[in-house]
Amino acid sequence: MASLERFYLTTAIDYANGDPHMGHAYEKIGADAIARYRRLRGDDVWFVIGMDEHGQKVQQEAEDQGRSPQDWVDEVAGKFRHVWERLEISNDDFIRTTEPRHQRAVNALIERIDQNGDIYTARYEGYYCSGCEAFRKESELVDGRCPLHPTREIISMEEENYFFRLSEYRDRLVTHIEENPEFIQPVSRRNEILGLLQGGLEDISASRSRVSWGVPFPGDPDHTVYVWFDALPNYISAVGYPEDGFERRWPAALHVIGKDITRFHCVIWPAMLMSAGIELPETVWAHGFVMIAGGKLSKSEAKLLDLERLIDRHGPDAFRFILLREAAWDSDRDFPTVQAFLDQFDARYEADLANDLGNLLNRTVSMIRKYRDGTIPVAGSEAGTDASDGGVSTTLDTCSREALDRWGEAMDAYRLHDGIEAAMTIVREANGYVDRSQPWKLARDPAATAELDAVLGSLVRALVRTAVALSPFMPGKCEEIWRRLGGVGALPAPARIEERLPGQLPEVGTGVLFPRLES
Ligand code: ME8
Repeated sequence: MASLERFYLTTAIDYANGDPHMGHAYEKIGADAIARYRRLRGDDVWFVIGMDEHGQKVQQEAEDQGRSPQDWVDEVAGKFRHVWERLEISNDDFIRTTEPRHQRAVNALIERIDQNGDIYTARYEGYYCSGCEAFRKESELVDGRCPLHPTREIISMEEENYFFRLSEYRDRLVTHIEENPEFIQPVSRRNEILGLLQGGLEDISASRSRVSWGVPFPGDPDHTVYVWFDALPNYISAVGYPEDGFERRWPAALHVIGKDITRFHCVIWPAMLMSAGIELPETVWAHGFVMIAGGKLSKSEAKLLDLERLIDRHGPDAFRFILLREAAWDSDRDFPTVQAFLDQFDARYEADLANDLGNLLNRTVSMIRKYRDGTIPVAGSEAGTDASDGGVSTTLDTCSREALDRWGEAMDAYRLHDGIEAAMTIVREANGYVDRSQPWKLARDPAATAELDAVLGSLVRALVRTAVALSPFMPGKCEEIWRRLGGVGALPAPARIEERLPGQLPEVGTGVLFPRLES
């Protein structure tokens, strides 16, 4: 794991050829949850996202729209930024590959790779998928089409290009991956890349001579830099490469990307860095896809699942939570139809948020107002023994502390889905605990004052732990829970919860945290 002090985190930069969709949002939300978790732990986090604005696909889309490429990418970048703001993505920077700072870095990097003797000219003859922006071998095509972009025409091309000696790096890459098990995660992706490397590596074009929308190739303005050779260096250009001091952030602790672009991030990018003598990132995490009927989200599905409308449905926090709750961070999540997605989206909201979490907060706050006039009992955290389970688990406090530990372990290992599940365990246990301990009965029994104090105190502690644990996923709502419990200032770091517990509910209560769906 990365050191406590520095945590530089990136996501893929999105192609500026259309509107942001749920797949883009899934990735940014997941990475944002990691960034927020790390900040909560006290790390010095630097979180960068951005746009991939050059290349054949973007140029073609701008042409189809009758727009100049720059004008078009400016508009698209504006739409992405708007949606990331709505979703409270807490990025520290937003890099665009059309920015001068980026183009300087690309030039410097290619010049270094060239000085190292790894660039030469040759003729490329083969296929190209503009969807992937990737050179393809005949053997990779299915029925003459790219398996990832079956609706796009595959391009048969012949170009005089600058090549990068990728093949030279095969052995060093294998050694690095084998010696650093954390380099490619999850392990299924690591195995895929090792398998690919077993088959050997071919050199790859680093320039295009027939695509004008790109960074001019250093020393030869008749070529532009191949879009992946332009895009990948965003991770260093965003932190100031080639200026001295870029190592203040670099190497990245984590590149978050989707599983379709592992070859670029786990083979080509590290080989480019090796050639230029730059340190490799610590971890590349390749998440799975949110899919409809086995596909990656077609344009029409993305339209039906319009991001703005989905965010409006239950608000940005619920959207973030539901997406990461439903789609485990290490695998694909396939919904049979758009309607099935929407039904599950609503069902998850209703069950986890409106019912379980909303209800727990509501009943806890109402009981403390009713039975204790708003003062939160500080009563013994080990009281309130739960006898109904035969004494196996002792108290809600023990249980919620253990769940918080499991949450921390999961979050450290980027297992976001396990982190959410650990937090929701606290919620379920706490609701069960209310049902079993029946505080409304204790309130009628003068001999049960201490017991009622213990129950109410441990419920508040459980709720604070839940709010801390869910805050990377639902920053706004968790702040709100904290406030409604009388918390002062920002939510506490996990290690500081006990010393920052609130003592008094605010004077006035406010409405429902997660309003139920209208029928
Ligand atoms: O690949 N579910 O851009 P992009 C989950 N510009 N993730 C998805 C997804 C889905 N349905 N659809 C896309 C690119 N993604 C390049 C990256 S990085 C130097 C250059 C993910 O706009 C996808 O896997 O096609 C990728 O990580 C990101 O969204 C951007 O995809």
